[in-house]
Amino acid sequence: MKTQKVVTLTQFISEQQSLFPDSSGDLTRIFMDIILAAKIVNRDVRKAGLVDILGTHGTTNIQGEEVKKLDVLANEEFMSALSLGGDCCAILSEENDDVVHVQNHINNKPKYIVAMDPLDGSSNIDVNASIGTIFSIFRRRSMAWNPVTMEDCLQKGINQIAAGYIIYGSSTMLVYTTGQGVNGFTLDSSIGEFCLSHPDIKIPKDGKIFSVNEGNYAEFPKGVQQYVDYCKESDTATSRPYSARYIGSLIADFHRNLLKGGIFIYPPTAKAPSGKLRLMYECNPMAFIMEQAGGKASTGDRRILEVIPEKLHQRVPLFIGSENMVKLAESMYKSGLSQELNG
Ligand code: FDP
Repeated sequence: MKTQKVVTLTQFISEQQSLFPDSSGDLTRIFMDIILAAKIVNRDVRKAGLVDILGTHGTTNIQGEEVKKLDVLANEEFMSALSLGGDCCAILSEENDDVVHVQNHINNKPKYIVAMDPLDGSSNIDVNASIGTIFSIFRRRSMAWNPVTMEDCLQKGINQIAAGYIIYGSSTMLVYTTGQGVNGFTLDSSIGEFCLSHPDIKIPKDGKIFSVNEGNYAEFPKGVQQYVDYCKESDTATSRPYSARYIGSLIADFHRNLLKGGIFIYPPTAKAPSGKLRLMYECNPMAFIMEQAGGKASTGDRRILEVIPEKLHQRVPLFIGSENMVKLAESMYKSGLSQELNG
């Protein structure tokens, strides 16, 4: 019987590190901490209906959103793995108002900062739909022995060293990039390892899926309304109408579109003029992955990765997915804006 060659995420990362003989191994160890926390959160998600971790925590986060128990738990797991690992100097989490400085006893010159959304798509927790974790890693600018500054934390997305997400779906997957393409690993729970299942992921240039919360249609800018109408029109040459797919969990919607081709839009709305999604730990990491997979990510008028962050929990509109779909949505959005300006 032929045995199938299994490449684990740990082996894959170690191999990548060996390509850079001068590397300190800090980034690899941060990945190991993330993998450990992901396995723990995965275990908790899988028994969510059995133990008392469903429902709300009774507090709200800095964005005024209701915090779910699993949000708190996932945040604690990632914070604890990264802090105990000792290879990053600061963590920016959706669940913490401010940057958490890591007191370091292990690595006395940690140079990496981690931004993360420990549990994205929380409104799906109680209904058994896919949720996930998003992370972004970048290098501090100031010298390692000085306290981490706000400039260290508020860097453009193009400065990311690595980004990834874990999707807790029908199976659990970790997808990441370090700027050398995108690879996906599925958790084989029988051996407790993430195994390479989706090497070198590339998104099709065109897709047939559009993902947007159409409930907000009346509040969308004109150009976004026009693009949504376009997606729903019949046209055999372009295989329209496209399919509408929106779970309301960024990672799940993103992951499907990444594998099949499509566009995800969270536009500005009348109620939320900057959109809903956060730049540092949602849009930037997803944009890095999307570009590495051959797709495109935009605020509607500029590349996500070039937005200069002003605040830790800043929101930006997001148009992300297959290159040609994002280009068209962007151009309709822009011409809609100029139509609105000119009355
Ligand atoms: P959630 O509020 O459930 O955490 O970032 C938050 C997010 O989910 C994304 O995962 C998701 O794409 C979006 O909000 C859904 O927002 P709407 O409910 O407004 O569509």
